[in-house]
Amino acid sequence: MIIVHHLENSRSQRILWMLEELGLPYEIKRYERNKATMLAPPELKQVHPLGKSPVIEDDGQVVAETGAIVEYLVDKADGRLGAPANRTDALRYRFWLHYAEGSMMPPLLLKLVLARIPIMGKAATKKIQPMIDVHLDYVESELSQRPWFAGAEMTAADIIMSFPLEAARSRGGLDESRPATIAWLAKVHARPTYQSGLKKGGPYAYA
Ligand SMILES: N[C@@H](CCC(=O)N[C@@H](CS)C(=O)NCC(=O)O)C(=O)O
Repeated sequence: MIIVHHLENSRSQRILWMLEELGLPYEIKRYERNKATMLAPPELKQVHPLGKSPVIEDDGQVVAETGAIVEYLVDKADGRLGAPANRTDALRYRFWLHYAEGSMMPPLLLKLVLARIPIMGKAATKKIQPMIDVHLDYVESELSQRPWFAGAEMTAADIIMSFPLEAARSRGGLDESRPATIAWLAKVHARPTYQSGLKKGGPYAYA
């Protein structure tokens, strides 16, 4: 049985969505953030030295890092939600899988951290917004051309992209001026599997 170490209001929500999509049995161990620092509790360090979420355990293996977990689950499900057969779609699939955490999350996180710094913080976030806008414009132009990130079918690329786009919607300037992205988010949130993951995961501020 897969155990998901799930931190409230966090990136690990998408792992629950993925497991619901795949119909794989799993168990959730929930963790609350420290109310003052918003950091994960120290117990998570007993699961993996980085103490971050998501982390999963399966068959005696501990797997951290969303992209690695997603690939692990695609393998376990015999390729379901994985790279499409078409080469162009497969390249796109790989691109988004790396892009979500590698390129899009860093400026969003920077904005969040800067916004919390008193006095100077708010002004500094203004310098970050144009960097986020480059990503939002790119995502919008891609989603205007096809229904899902890799192509005609939903894949794990959509699952990993859900968190940066939810975060952008809540604090990164994503609004109705980018209609293809907003429509994509609505389509994701309407999926029964997304909703069942949400119910099982507990508090999540971004859906
Ligand atoms: N790139 C990593 C990031 C992991 C990460 O930073 N997770 C956050 C949750 S959104 C976390 O655990 N934060 C609490 C902390 O740093 O103490 C991944 O995608 O797994």
